[in-house]
Amino acid sequence: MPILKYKNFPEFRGLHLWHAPMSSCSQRVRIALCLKELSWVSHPLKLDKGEHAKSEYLAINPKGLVPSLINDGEVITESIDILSYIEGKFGQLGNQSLSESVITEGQYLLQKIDEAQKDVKTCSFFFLFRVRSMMNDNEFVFFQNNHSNIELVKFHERFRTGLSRKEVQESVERSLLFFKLIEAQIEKNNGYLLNGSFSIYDLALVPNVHRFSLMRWPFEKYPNISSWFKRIKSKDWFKLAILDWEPPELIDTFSDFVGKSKNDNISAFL
Ligand SMILES: N[C@@H](CCC(=O)N[C@@H](CS)C(=O)NCC(=O)O)C(=O)O
Repeated sequence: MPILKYKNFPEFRGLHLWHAPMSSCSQRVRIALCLKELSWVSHPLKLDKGEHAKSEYLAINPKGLVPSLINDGEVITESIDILSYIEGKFGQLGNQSLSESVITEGQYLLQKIDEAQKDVKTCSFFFLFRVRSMMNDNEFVFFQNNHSNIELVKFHERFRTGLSRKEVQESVERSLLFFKLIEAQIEKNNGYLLNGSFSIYDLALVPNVHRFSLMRWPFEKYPNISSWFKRIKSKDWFKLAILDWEPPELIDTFSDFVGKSKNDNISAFL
């Protein structure tokens, strides 16, 4: 559902992004905006305060998820679709023109990256976000009563009572298959997902690898992903679109937590 045809917000001229600093899907779009050197108006939402259940935001994105982009009144949702939209409007997000068959392969990878979001979420909440502040009881009641996305509300209900080890285990196992696929793909394609150079497909993958490295996924066992990520981390846009938005004290808290919880760290599930 890339462009919400039935919605228009003429009051928002130019580019406006509703996003959250730590959200992996928001990171994806910030990278694209940064790569194209576009100026945009930032509308940050505090997900840990349930701000995405406010009616003003649900009017923009009925699924109540971030990110949402508005360009000259036109609403675009779904991070992967936003990347394609930005590429269509503002030019290629990468170094190369790709042949039809490579694009077909790329679409398959984008679908895998999109599907992996569910597991990025479960693992992030279990292995990292458990230690950060959550919605307080009043905020949570507001969220339950107002958010239109029942699946998301149910996820937060499970999170508050503790995600089951079974749910986490299943997410870790799917993530394992996902990273095996990505490792093989980068190996086959000389250092990038397709054709040996950076493209929209690599861009879409960056937040997944970054997030799982915060969880200390054993990327040392994935030499191709590791060297790909080393190159990615050296780019200015990685700092501008990802690191500069991450509160350093929160990253320290995550790091302490991941280091301490032996039974609950990701390697215990592998
Ligand atoms: N498929 C959507 C997924 C969007 C999504 O799940 N966003 C997350 C942040 S990465 C969110 O809004 N979460 C709200 C919450 O956890 O309460 C996309 O790629 O944009």
